[in-house]
Amino acid sequence: MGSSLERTDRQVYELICGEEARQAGSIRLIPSENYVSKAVREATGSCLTNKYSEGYPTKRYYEGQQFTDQIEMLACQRAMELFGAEGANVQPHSGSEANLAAYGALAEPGDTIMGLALPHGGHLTHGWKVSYTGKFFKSVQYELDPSTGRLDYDRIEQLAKEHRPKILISGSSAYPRQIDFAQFDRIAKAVGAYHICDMAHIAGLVAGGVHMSPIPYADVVTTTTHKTLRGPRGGMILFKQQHAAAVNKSVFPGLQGGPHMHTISALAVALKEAALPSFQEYARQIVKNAKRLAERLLEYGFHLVSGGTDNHLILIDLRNKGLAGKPLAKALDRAHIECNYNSVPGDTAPPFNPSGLRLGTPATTTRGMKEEQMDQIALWIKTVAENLDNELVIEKVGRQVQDLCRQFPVPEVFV
Ligand code: DSN
Repeated sequence: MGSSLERTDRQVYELICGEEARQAGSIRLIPSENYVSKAVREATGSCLTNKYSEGYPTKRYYEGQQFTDQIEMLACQRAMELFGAEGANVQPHSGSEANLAAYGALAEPGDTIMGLALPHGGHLTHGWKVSYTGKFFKSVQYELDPSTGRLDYDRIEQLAKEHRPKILISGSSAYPRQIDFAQFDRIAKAVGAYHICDMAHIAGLVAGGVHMSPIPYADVVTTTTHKTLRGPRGGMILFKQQHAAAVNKSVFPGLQGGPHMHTISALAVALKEAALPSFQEYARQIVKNAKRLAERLLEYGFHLVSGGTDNHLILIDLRNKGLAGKPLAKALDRAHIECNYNSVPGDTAPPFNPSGLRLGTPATTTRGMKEEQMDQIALWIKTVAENLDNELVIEKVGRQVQDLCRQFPVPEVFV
């Protein structure tokens, strides 16, 4: 008989089926992507998509909030409990909006903000010039130490003392090492700045206890909800109670209208899953897998920014191999290995064909892969990198990748 979607719109149905098969049959190494549980998907696709809930629980601009109020309060409560935060706002539609709302809560347009430069692992919304965060605010960008590929807290402090930012941003999108949030807190306090942490990439590692938590050290912490945290696509802001009114007002009515209640309900489910002991084991395995993949890649002569990893991601600087990121990412995709090309520190290549490749282990770890599979994946990456123009080799790797994917199906239940 088929599903309602199939009967209503066969074209979209087939495209979604194609994507589902593609996801099942490829190794996902994009460090910002994951697979959610069936429970999270069910909540995302629920009747809550039909409901407008502008405002906050008990103070809405629409009636009929008997259940949505409870759902939003539950999501906030679970977020505060999981991360030990004093307050939570689960309404941001994305991480970028969470960041803009957080800056708007603590600074005025034209004030100075200071974040990690995009080619050094920062996010667009950490004040990069093409982002509105780099246009609405006066943006100062710090960089990694070129000799170590790591954050240089002395240099960050020097820059902060020179520019006296209103907001100092910690956090990154492509930094493979632990971030010392206590150092950022110290620097922010020394210059009278607010400290905002964007923990989007590592939220699941923080929840799982394998990365230092920024919560005790930052005024406001933003995150996406779908990366290592393994929830639906969305954003969230955690804050110290003194910033509650400013943050809430900045999200609504400052930046957004109605929250996406279907996403918020799915986030509540994901937060429940992330509080389980099995999630801590998941977070530990993500890091073990990333370290093993990094070790093998180093053995194969790949140059890794900072020389390795201690979180979920790896940034390969391909310049010593005479390769560019884009052709290698495309060849790997033909072999059913998904990753993304990325700028690396000191990159002179254009951002659309940069010199780096970014890999991560959150998704493969969700599928149950362990160190042994990381050895195999590293060998496939090496083989494809050495055979960029040899479609027979790439096809052979692709068949082996699909065999492995069949052995590790995408799970539906995480409890
Ligand atoms: N684009 C996301 C990432 O992949 O890291 C961040 O927005």
